[in-house]
Amino acid sequence: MIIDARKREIRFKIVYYGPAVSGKTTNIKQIHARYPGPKGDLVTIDTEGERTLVFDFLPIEIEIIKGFKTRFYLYTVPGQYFYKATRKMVLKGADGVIFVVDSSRARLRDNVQSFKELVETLKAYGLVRIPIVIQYNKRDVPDAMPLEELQKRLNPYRFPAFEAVAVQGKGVFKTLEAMIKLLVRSFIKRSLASGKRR
Ligand SMILES: Nc1nc2c(ncn2[C@@H]2O[C@H](COP(=O)(O)OP(=O)(O)OP(=O)(O)O)[C@@H](O)[C@H]2O)c(=O)[nH]1
Ligand SMILES: [Mg+2]
Repeated sequence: MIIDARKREIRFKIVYYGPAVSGKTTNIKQIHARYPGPKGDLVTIDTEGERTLVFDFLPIEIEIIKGFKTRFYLYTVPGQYFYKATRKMVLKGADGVIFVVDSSRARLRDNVQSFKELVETLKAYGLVRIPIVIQYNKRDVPDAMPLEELQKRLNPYRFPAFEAVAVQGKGVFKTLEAMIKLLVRSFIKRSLASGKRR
């Protein structure tokens, strides 16, 4: 989180993380297309296979805290296994992570592997306490795992979790709103705590 006193702006960085083709870019594209308020340009770098190579970001102004504008920057990482270094770089300075799961049973191992990698990187950055929200995407695929089983396998700590069909825009805003609430709540808590110390 960055507080820019000159611009009277608070900036949060939210990273959409998860295995390849789970729907991270789709989430951001849906938000960009449907969000009615002020928003920045979507910056995407696609390779031939239509996969994100580097990252996309999207600044959205949402609400005001104490006379400051609050801006949320949304990033996605490339999920393909060999882009690990890029994923690590994009996670730097993240305020919150939305982990996008592919509900397909065939992708269970990739989901588990990706979540493990996420936890390792957050630990390496000392970001163990940042909010994490899980999105079970692709609920429409024929081999989608039951929710309870996904929760057991991928969410033992019971982070807030939401179902989604991102291509249809379902669950996309619900997931983002949950993250924003967590970020704003923890920001206010921290501000109050530091106010008391003074
Ligand atoms: N059936 C189904 N397809 C989806 C859903 N969400 C996304 N897709 C499709 O899955 C494919 C991959 O989506 P992306 O959003 O590009 O996936 P990604 O997670 O950004 O992938 P990487 O950038 O490679 O890590 C696209 O063809 C999407 O249209 C969904 O809820 N259901
Ligand atoms: Mg992508």
